Amino acid sequence: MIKGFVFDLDGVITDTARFHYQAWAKIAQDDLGITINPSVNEQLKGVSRMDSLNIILKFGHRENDFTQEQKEVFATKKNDYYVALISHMTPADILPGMKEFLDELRAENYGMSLASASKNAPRILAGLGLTTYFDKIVDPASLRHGKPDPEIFAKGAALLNIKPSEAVGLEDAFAGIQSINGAGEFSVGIGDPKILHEADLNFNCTAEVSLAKIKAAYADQND
Ligand code: G16
Ligand code: MG
Repeated sequence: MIKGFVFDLDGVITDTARFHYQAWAKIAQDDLGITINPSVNEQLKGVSRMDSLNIILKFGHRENDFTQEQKEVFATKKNDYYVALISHMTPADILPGMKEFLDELRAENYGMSLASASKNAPRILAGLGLTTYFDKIVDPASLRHGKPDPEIFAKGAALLNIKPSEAVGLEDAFAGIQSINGAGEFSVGIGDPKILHEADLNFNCTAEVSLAKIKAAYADQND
């Protein structure tokens, strides 16, 4: 039986990727002399701050040009700029259908936790007015491995005191679906089914996410 839901944040509840991109594009241009493009941005989704910087440096063939100390300065500068951008977020920035979906889950008393790689997740949930919906938030600083490793989604279920087999994970990134599947949870993909083909169930966009369809697909797989 489904007892709880573990959510990715960026791309599932709200679209922060555009702000990450804006902030990285500025730091890359101003401080690193690298011009990034949307295809680089795709590689940054769900990836930690320092790993994102390393991807950008590699893209610009500058991976050996800076000390760890200098890289920390760039990462902090990016974050300061990013935090300024997300400080304007409001409930209007919740992706279509997700507020209604969260309300439905709350009405049926499901546990809900957040499995985001972002250290800014609590701040973003506050801006969206969704803090009270989430019983637990996985602290990304506590993780040894990022997605696609199962650790983050496994913790998301453990924090709710439920078994992985009782948890549903929601993700928009292929690496996230791999993390959910690796944790032994039921995976729901949101986005292109060709990219998210390993998901147990897929919706093309957040507006299509349906609790009834998730329950039916979960029951099919578990009877
Ligand atoms: C998000 C974004 C990533 C970002 C990461 C860390 O992951 O998709 O692009 O690099 O968080 O964010 P921060 O610098 O705020 O700690 P997710 O897991 O919510 O998709
Ligand atoms: Mg995501």
